[in-house]
Parts: sequence; structure tokens; C-alpha cells
Amino acid sequence: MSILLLTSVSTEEETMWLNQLRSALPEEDVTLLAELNDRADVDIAIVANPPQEVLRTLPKLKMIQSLWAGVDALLGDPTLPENVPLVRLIDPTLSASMAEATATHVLALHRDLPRYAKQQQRQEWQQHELLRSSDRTIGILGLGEMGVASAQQLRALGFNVRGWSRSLKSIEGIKCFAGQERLKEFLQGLDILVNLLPLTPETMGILSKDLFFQLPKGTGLINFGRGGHQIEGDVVAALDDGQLSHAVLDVFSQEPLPADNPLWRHPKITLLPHVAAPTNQKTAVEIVARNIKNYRRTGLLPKQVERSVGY
Ligand code: NDP
Ligand code: OXD
Repeated sequence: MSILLLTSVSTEEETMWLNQLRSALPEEDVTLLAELNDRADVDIAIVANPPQEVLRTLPKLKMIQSLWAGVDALLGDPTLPENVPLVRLIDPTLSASMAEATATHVLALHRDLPRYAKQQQRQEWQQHELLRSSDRTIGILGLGEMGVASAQQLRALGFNVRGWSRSLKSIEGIKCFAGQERLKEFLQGLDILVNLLPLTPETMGILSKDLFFQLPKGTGLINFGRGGHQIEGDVVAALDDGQLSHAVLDVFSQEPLPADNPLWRHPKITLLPHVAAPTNQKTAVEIVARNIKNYRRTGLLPKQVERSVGY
């Protein structure tokens, strides 16, 4: 059987993936669509934003392995075959990278860096009160691979940390909340809100004016989840009237963000080009190769995406 690598990344990047996968799986036939003789030979597809229509033409497909952690785009593809198990990338290196990004930007807001940057432009020497990290409460939406690593990192920096998830968790040092009915309580008293949810029908548009008005005035927002979580107009309105003090946005409904999008120029937005936690090719290949070798040896598939809930 063959393994098909199916992506819409640049040819150069795809070739790097192909070469690394081939050397990590020397006993396998890892191939690109253009080199494939018979689609019935493929039983595993390794995908990164794959073109639509192809996966459903592979009659013997047994597993789709994503090279990304978030599978919202894949699940949004109406041509995705229904009954083929879908496995997303779960990589401790990715979680550590996300925890680092979360800590970086929480510390930047905690230390008032956007405000001092503006003062520098005006050559204005003015000191503001410095709070202790233990005087701040940070809330994390989503307590999965990314959320837990980030929560623990923030805790280690001395912040009070809360987390919100669908099912209730118990994590040392983190105050956990679960479900829609505890969301309001979770949001009350936060200084900074970090979004690390997957994009699903339930979480789409969660970063809206309704949610912002449940936060204390002047809360900082960090969105590292997906662009579909934020209602852009509501974010801008909340920044303009001071309900939000500053927003760090890494993800957008349309990526790359078009040059004429006003978010680029908003003085209270730090804008990043989807770089919070990029897939690390080396560790991702190791994990994917391990998943495939294990599947070949035991017939067991890795943990699968629950399609009915969307993550
Ligand atoms: P996980 O699936 O491990 O965790 C998802 C978390 O969200 C879980 O705690 C889950 O709750 C919670 N959740 C899901 N739906 C709801 C809901 N309706 N209400 C409350 N909580 C909910 O995902 P990861 O942590 O691995 O990744 C999260 C997202 O981060 C990805 O889907 C992707 O969009 C984004 N990401 C962004 C990157 C970037 O560079 N910007 C890089 C990598 C990922 P429960 O635990 O109860 O199931
Ligand atoms: C991912 C991402 O989902 O890079 O892996 O956003």
C-alpha cells in the first residue's frame, strides 16, 4: 500500500515534507498525487490543507493524518470522506511553542509594552504602576493540548490562572470551569483572556461583544485559536470604547489578512501572521512516522478527531 502526501503548501515546502517522511518511513512508499499510479493503492493520507475532492477518490483509505493541530478547515471540506478516521497532530513541541507564545504576549500586556511603545513614539517619559504577576488573573478558553501547557507556563510565572473547557478538568494550580453555564463566572475578574479553543460550530464567533461585556473594562485579549472565533467588528468596537485595552491577534478568517483590512492599522492591535505555534517539521515527522509504524504493527489507530463535536 502507499502513503499519499497531499498539501497545498509551496512546492519547496512539500518537497521537504516528502523527503523527511521518506527517510523516517524507509519501508513505506510515500508519494505525491502526481506520481501515483493507482489511487486504490493508497491507505493513508498525510495532509496539510489538502485540495478538495481528492481524498474521496481514494477507495481504500484507512486513515487521514493531519500535519496541523486544528482540523476545522479539513472538517469544513464537504468532500471529506465521511467514514475515514481523522487524526490531528498532537505534538508536545507544538504545545511548548504555544505556551511560549502565550507567556510572551501575556507578559507584554502585563508589563504594559504596547503603552510604552506609544510613549516612545511621542518621546514621553512616564512610568506606570507595576503590578505583580500574582495580582493578575489570566483566563484561558480551551484546556486541551495548547491550553494546559499555556496555563501551566503562566502559573509558573506567578499569574493566577483560570481555564474553561467543555468537560471539567482538575489541574493543579489552575481554577477550572466547564460549560456554557460557567462561562460568565470564568470571565468575571479577568485581566487578560487567551483563546485556545478549536473552531467548531459551538465556538464560532465566541469572541463577540456579548462576551466582551462580561469581562471587566480594560481586559486584554489574545486570540491564538482561529480567526472564526472573533467577530472582527466587535473586537474593534470593544477596543475603541475601552472595553478591551489591547488585542493580540494571530489568526484571521482570511489568511493572509488582506492589506486593506483595518485591523492592520488599529493602534490597539498587535497583529501576527499565524505564528503562535507553527508545526515543527522534524518533530511532526517523528510523530506521524510513529503513528504509522504503530498502525502497521498493531492495526490500532491513534486518538481520532471526534467529528460530531468538531475537534
Ligand atoms: P484540543 O482538542 O487538545 O483542546 C481543545 C480544548 O477546547 C479542550 O479543552 C476542549 O474541551 C475545549 N473546547 C472545545 N469546544 C468547547 C466548547 N464548546 N466549550 C468549551 N470548551 C471547548 O486542541 P489543542 O489544544 O491542540 O488546539 C486548540 C486549537 O489551537 C486548535 O484547534 C487550533 O485552532 C489552534 N492552534 C493555533 C495555532 C497557532 O499557531 N495560532 C497552532 C496550533 C493550534 P474538552 O477538554 O472538555 O474536550
Ligand atoms: C495548527 C496551526 O492548527 O498551525 O497546527 O494553526
